[in-house]
Amino acid sequence: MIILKFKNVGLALAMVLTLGFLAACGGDGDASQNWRFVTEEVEGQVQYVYAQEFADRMYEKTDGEVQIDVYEFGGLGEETDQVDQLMQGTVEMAVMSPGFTGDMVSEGQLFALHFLFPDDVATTQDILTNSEALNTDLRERYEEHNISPLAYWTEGATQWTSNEPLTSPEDFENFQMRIQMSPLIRESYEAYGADPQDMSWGELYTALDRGTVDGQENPIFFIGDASFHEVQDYMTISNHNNYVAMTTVNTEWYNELDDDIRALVDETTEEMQDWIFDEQQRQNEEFITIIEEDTDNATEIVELTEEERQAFRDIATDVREFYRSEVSEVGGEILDKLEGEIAEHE
Ligand code: 6CS
Repeated sequence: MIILKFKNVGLALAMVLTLGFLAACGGDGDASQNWRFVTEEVEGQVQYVYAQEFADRMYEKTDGEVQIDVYEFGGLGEETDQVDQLMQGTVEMAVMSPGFTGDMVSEGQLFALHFLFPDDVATTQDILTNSEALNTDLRERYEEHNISPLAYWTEGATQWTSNEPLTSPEDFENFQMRIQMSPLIRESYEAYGADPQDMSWGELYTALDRGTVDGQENPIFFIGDASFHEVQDYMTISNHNNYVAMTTVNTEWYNELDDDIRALVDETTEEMQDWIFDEQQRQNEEFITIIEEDTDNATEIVELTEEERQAFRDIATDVREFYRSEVSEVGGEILDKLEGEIAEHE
């Protein structure tokens, strides 16, 4: 141990403070900042490549001062663990699905409502990017839990997989549907007559394979990349919803960032909206072909007619009333505003 003797107490104090500062910066005088960015997907998948691209841009813009370590699903835990980590500030950034915050931020469950957003995915992305209901009102609700959603974006339209055709609500009678942990996702499927079971996607392949659950919903790229189609006979192109992801940060940490760094985070988040739209489109197109051509694991792809979709839409529209009356009054106001914004786009 090195013992230094200082006659000048002021100088000693200055030394201690400087050493403390250097230690906080990595102990080598390098003022770089290391952030952790968790995602719910694995390398190559949409959320992961988003975080990676975000990290590269921040590194470049700050000449290496900001270094972001990207974690794939499972690297630091499962989806709900990651929500806790972000709230506690043990990670600074996360791509998060609102479905995993349903028990906590009840208003965020509005993304569970089927047939709410337009069928056109590009229009949906535009609404997600510009909606005041989401980017101001809903953001405030999340910030009460120390989570700031800086952006909402689509990973593509969601589709169903199953071992029996799913072309009418009656086909969901007693169907064991895997869902994310959100009371409103549960309500949406119970409205069709299904028996929903929540679980992490990490357990889903095995659950489908063993018949613990009968089916699930996800965008096409995820169905193909996670190989769910291998253990399912049908993929129904229902386009009943859009898979929405949120770019989130720990609120306290974000508010305490230097203004110039925070401005770069905001700028990068904004730039990423178009980038990720193209990426999800590319992956969804790529995987529909992969699933079609996988003759070893043949999956029948069934596209619902407009009439068939309407039967689901009629039931799903009533679930909006459940959201307004049972989920939250504030949520109802946010939903009203969002519906107005959607109507303007249409
Ligand atoms: O089904 C799920 O839970 C997963 N689906 C996607 C598209 N991303 C991550 C999420 O956990």
